[in-house]
Amino acid sequence: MTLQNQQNSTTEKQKVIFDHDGGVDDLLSLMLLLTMDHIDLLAVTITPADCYLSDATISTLKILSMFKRTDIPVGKGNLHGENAFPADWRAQPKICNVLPDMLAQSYNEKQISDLSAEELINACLTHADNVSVLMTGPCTNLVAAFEKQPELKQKIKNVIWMGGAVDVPGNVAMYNHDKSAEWNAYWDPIASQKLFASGVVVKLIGLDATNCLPVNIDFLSQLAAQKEYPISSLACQFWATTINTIPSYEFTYFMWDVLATCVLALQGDEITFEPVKLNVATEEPNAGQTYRDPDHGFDIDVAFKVDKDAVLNYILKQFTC
Ligand code: AGV
Ligand code: CA
Repeated sequence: MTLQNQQNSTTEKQKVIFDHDGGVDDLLSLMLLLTMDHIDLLAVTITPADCYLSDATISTLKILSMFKRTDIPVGKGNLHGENAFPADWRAQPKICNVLPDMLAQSYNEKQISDLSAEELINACLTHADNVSVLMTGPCTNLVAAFEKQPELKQKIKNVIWMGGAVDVPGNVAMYNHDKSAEWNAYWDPIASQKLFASGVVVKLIGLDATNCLPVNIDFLSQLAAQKEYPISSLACQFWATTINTIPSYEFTYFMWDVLATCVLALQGDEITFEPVKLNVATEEPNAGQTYRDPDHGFDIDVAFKVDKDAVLNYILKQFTC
């Protein structure tokens, strides 16, 4: 049973701050999040990592307008990690803004906050308690927020982060890297280390969990079969832009961020977490590697087991809204 069913009438909504980095699956995650009735989305902040900031901002505003959520502030991040994403990956999501439904969609620039991403995160935390932070890009904005106002960490219930690779290979294929790191953790390895050391509850959706969810034509066919729902049709088109990647592990497109988003709704045995003492390497050749460190590591909840069918069925159901 989903949390959504449990919470419909009885309890307060779960407050969420969503920080993403504008990739195609980040945008799909925003769509999925906006279908969840049990979520109170306080703000969306953007990390200029696997995207260009202007494209990601427009996509975010358009999706929010599509869901009639022009009340949610959007914070633009201006901090950059030390290991830039490849330029062609950063440009890839631009295509989303010219799909017909997105091109025809108006948006409200007034939603853009005067505050930077990390300032907006702290402004939200100042006025709320028990907040979940969903993060589907590098953790630079959040860590900058912690450094500015450490006392606000206590307002956070947990941080659900798509990042890291614990017992499986990473997806960084660079000349000065040994392939042990996942990209979000690698972009700003020092911030990744600081997040783990911060003392907040981190629920990690790393490649160990996401490897079972490559973008799959069977799933897209099921989504296409319900394309009379505009959001299913649009999601199907977004995912279609990801299937022309090189068919090797480092390049294959997975449903990374979408799985992390599902953690907010599927809180039974669909996605199971285990506590692990984890640390983050900060220098080459393994910068960004999230490795087991029983002696000096930090307590992190890592997802290993995923009920793939339950996750896919949940997404199909949500996209019939
Ligand atoms: O490592 C996964 C993260 C996710 O947050 N991102 C993409 C997702 O939004 C980086 C990434 C890894 N492989 C990629 C990525 C690929 N083949 N194309 C684009 N981005
Ligand atoms: Ca992402």
